[in-house]
Amino acid sequence: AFVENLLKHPTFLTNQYTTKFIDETPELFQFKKRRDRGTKVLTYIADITVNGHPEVQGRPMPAEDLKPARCPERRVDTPPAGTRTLLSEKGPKAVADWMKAQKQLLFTDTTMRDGHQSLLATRMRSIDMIKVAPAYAANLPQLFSVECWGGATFDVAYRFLQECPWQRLRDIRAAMPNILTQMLLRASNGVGYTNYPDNVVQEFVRQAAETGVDVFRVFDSLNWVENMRVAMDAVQENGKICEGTVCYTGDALDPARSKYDIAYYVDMAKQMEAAGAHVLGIKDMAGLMKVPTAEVLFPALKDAVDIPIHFHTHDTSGAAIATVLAAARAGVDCVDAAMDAFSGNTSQPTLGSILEALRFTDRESDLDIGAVREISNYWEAVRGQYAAFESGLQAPASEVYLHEMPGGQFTNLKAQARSLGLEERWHEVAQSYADVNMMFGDIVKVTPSSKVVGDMALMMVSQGLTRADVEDPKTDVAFPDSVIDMMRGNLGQPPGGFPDTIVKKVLKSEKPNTERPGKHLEPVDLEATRAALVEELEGFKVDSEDLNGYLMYPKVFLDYMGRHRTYGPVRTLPTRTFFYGMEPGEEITAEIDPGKTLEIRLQALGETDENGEVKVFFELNGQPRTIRVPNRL
Ligand code: BTN
Ligand code: 3PY
Ligand code: ZN
Repeated sequence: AFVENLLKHPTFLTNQYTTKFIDETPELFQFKKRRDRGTKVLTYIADITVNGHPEVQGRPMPAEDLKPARCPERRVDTPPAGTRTLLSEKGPKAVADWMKAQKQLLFTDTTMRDGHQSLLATRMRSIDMIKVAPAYAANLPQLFSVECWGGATFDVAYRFLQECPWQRLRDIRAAMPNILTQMLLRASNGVGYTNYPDNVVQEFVRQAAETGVDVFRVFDSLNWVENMRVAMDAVQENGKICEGTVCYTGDALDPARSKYDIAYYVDMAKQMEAAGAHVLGIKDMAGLMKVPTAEVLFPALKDAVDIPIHFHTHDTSGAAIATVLAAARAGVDCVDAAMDAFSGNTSQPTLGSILEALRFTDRESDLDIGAVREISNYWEAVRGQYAAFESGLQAPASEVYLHEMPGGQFTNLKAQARSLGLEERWHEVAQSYADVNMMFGDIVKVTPSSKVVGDMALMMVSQGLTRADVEDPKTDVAFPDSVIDMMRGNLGQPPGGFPDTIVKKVLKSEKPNTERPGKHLEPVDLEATRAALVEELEGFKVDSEDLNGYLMYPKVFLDYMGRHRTYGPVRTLPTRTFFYGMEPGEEITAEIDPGKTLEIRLQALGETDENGEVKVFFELNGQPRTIRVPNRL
């Protein structure tokens, strides 16, 4: 069915080749190639200049006086040995042992993944990351890792940024060879929202490891260990670092919610160790962990397992730094933080401030605070370019302890509420989100389970339904598809299962599946899928990265390929140009291949002609070029 769908897809039918083939097989297109890609990129610029980019329409603009983002000087020419060097030379266990032997607190910088996922709706473009990666390699080789892949970034790269996520990973890896790269993997849900067949998950992990991921933070959206094993085993088989991760929810000290008490987390931690995790991840995706809990939980975890512990939280409440410092005092080995300019609010706590707080203590870090500030200054200028994607969140909010929304979901759900005309009723949405959680049996809320709770909450607020209305056997409720899917057991089982009341109400007489979803999914015939793609592409090569992109997101991938055919390597454009086009007289450059640069000058815009088209006059590497685009405004 997979292949059939693919072959019927209209984008696919018009698509004659894979772009990588074109990009990597220049001899086939000796004369035309350069002109072709240049023309494509000019077409994109012309279109955006004339019609605007739909994603930024009506949104705040970058400041007029925004300084260009300048990459800091590298303090050494050759990147010093770092954690990646250790992994390459001695393997994952040696890295874990090294972590445990450190007195200093270790850090993961999340700016390139969770930072912008939580603050800018995941819209940061690869070029802004790749430019600064060499400065990380040279100036911050003491970092434990750089989180730069996975979570929502995969989908958003293809869908909204017109970029190949694999290429991003490859380029960051090449520019930063000495520091571990880290990704967030939703276990059997891959980097998607649904449970994939086991062999698709295995193949995805294999490819991610090959292209450049070193540390895999693997979690399940219901904390169901059964559903994590396929992904965890695959990471270990590929010789990479498996961070088996437990999601933190509620309040482990709350006697009224004893389901997720200290003993629960201790048991989960032991299961992670037994499943072969090299590192234990504690993922507080909503930023709910308070200081008194950290003071009890982390010592208990340190006692329970021998592997190092890596703590992730969000600063939505404004109290995350306190919790991180409590975790550090309790002996946590590594914590996540974002560069100052990408920290705070729904993002991670502030790296520079944590470093300062640890100074002159026994957990003082070897990271150079000056180097951190310089890199943060770079990120500050980068962030300014994405003004259109800022959430407008003005202050920390203790309301997070009510709704428990993950940092990465918060701004998204708010935007969804806005589009449904519910922005004014945001606090009702927050309350409803909390009610839905309890109605579902108090579950872990993180992608994809958090999306299910959010869908249900929005539905209830927009239809004026309370929890009692929904649970009333006499009311007829049209549940969102995602809710039906979860109650069928397609995301797995939460501790204790879903409550009978809600399962019966949603599924009526249908019996849910309580076994591991992957157990019932047929393996995908990877080579047949690839062969069908190759055939459809007239014998051209479909590499395994493309195949994996397609397996995760068939439609998103094919749409991306269709646009790529028209617009070419637009990932190489400056971010300002990508979202806002160019001004007459402006000049930019785009490096479409290493050392191969397009110099682009926009000369003038013509009038709209009788066909509704506009001529846009460029100079491309000194040669005049005219591009015609429809005026759609
Ligand atoms: C871009 O325009 O963002 C990237 C140019 C090359 C990307 C193509 S698209 C499919 C294929 N898979 C890759 O890893 N790269 C190419
Ligand atoms: C994701 O899965 O994208 C997350 O960030 C979960 O916290
Ligand atoms: Zn997070």
